[in-house]
Amino acid sequence: MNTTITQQIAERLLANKGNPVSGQQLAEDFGISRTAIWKHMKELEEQGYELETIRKKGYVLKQAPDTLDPIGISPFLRTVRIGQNLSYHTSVTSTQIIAHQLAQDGAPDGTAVIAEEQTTGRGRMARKWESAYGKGVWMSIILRPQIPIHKAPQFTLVAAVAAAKAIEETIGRAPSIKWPNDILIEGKKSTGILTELQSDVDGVQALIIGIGLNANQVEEDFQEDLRSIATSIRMEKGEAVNRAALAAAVLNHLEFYTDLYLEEGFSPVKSVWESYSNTIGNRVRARLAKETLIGVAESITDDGVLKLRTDDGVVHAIYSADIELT
Ligand code: BT5
Repeated sequence: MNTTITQQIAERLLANKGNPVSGQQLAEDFGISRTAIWKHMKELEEQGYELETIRKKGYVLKQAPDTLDPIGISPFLRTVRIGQNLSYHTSVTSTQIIAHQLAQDGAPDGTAVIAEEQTTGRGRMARKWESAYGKGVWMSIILRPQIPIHKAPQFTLVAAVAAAKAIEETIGRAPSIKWPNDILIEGKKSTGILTELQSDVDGVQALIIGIGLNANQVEEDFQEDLRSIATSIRMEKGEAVNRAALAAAVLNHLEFYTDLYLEEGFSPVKSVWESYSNTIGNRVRARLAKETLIGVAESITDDGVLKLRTDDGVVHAIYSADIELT
């Protein structure tokens, strides 16, 4: 990430949160005057940082703003590619739309689009994704793996594993993944994933992986029709979380599992995915575009396709559906 001096100062303050950081030291380290340092501090305050100045000791960070901009995210980001090029917005129609445009314009592998709010967040099959301001992590990541088109759905599972790991670290217990794209905590949806792609005759040009993760909603924040089916990290953890840390955790894990996939193929990712799955081995109802099938979800193929055995013994290969445990 191309960090400005203001961002680097923010990182120093965050690393020393609660303890003073000497203005003199900062001035020396950055090779600028103390007045210039003071101006950077004013800029941080305008961005919502709460600072205290202690005479002879320096600046103390009391509170960092809860935003998903590069200043908020970079202290937590440990990636080489994913999220290093970060396109941050306060309000967008959908991060998917912006990411598609950026991908078309040649944005590099790992570019992430992140927003505080989406006015027309979308799910699969033109469904809506509720994306209230400042409450969640709404982001789309552009990946450019060299894979044939039929392997693209595997990346929904790669992303699901990354999000599940980040959630597990944050709340201290494992969520479950409902094939193909829902991450549930105690049976309620905390996260949805939407994988779209741009392709040509040579294969995949770009995958646009949308991840919507409910972070700091309380029950009343959700529209009424979602209250019985949706949950947030805050509701499950019992306290608000730092969304920037959560977003960075997802990006960190996404890079790890993408690399694992690129180096060793789908199989090791699939094993981790299966360890979180609540679908495999269970009886499910699968709503497809034209029919509904009931049977046992037997396995996931190496292409990420669900094998469902109906009671007549026929095994169906399902590429996309809504699954309900029966
Ligand atoms: C999904 O679709 O679960 C994919 C959601 C992807 C959202 C991300 S956010 C960043 C990026 N930009 C976008 O515009 N989209 C992506 P699907 O499986 O079709 O589930 C949609 C259904 O989930 C809706 O019909 C609702 O029932 C439910 N839903 C909507 N908003 C929700 C929320 N915030 N939390 C939990 N459930 C929700």
